[in-house]
Amino acid sequence: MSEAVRAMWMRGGTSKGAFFLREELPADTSARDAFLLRAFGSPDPRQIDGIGGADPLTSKVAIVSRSDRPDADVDYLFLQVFVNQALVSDAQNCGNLLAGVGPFAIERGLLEAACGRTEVRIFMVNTGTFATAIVETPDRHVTYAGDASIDGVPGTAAPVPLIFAGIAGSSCGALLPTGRAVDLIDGVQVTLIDNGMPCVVLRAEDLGVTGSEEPNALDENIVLKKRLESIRLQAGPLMNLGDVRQQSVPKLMLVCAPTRGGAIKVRSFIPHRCHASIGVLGAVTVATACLLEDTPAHDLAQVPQGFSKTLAVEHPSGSATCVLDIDSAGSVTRAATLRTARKLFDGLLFG
Ligand code: NQM
Repeated sequence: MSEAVRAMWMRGGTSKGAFFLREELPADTSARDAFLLRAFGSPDPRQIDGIGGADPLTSKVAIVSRSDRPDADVDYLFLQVFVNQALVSDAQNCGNLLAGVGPFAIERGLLEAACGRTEVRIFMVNTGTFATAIVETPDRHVTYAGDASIDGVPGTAAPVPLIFAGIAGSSCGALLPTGRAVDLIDGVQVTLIDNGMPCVVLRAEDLGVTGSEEPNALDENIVLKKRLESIRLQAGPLMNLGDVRQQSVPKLMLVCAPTRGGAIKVRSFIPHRCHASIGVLGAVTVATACLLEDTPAHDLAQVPQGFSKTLAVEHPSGSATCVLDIDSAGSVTRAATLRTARKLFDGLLFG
């Protein structure tokens, strides 16, 4: 008889994943990961024997628990269940699935909902950083229905604003782990940067593409993917991430000039497939790179004046808007973005 664990299947932003209470999963990490691999159907490109959607964006896990910390309501651990490898990784965070954490925590009774809106303070275990999510709770119950729309998701839903502070160097120890805004790898100018997500930001043009291609076309470009992987493997140690062959970070962000009134246009590799839109913390990190003078992103970007900057990051299915607050030294002190989430299924998951 296979093991069954209570799970909620949710869309968070432009991703989908299984949400668990920490105490309901095996405490032992290898038993937990073995259960998740069976439940998701990995490794298998189709994940046919599991619930994974055969795409890194739909093969995700959020593990949530009440926080012991005075400055957080809940702890959120993100796990990426690899599609083609028997690998479950906690080496990255996920700002899209994060949008489901507040609603899930309220639904499972980890905190009480306020009347109207509930602020949920979330400790993001992967990176030791914090986010605040605002959840719509009319009558002290979560609602998923509303008027907010985000590019990459059809229709509308209740808004879930996400606010981040202190996320610079979340995985790499510093916003610019090499201490430089521009490095050269394989003869290509790159910005190695982490404002919530470790990213290598580089000009699409320098890799022989325009940056406006459809994700499928880029995924089929074997020469491009080889060059990107070579750059990524060299960037890993430079970014204090060590050997990244078995990791889903750093992400690669191919940038070009915006064409739809945004601040920058991006095609992101996460890291071996081109994202259908863009990750939340990936977008915040690219937007931050746009503010750094003399970098590949800055030279192409349209950056507004002022201490609170709204930057729309154009991606293959629309754009993701980030609001970055900067101090007088030009450092980003706070980042905010809008996501939505939806409960899709609640029940027992068999591993
Ligand atoms: O960057 C994809 C996603 C993500 C991660 C990825 C994310 C983020 O779209 O915060 O949300 O980069 O692997 O869910």
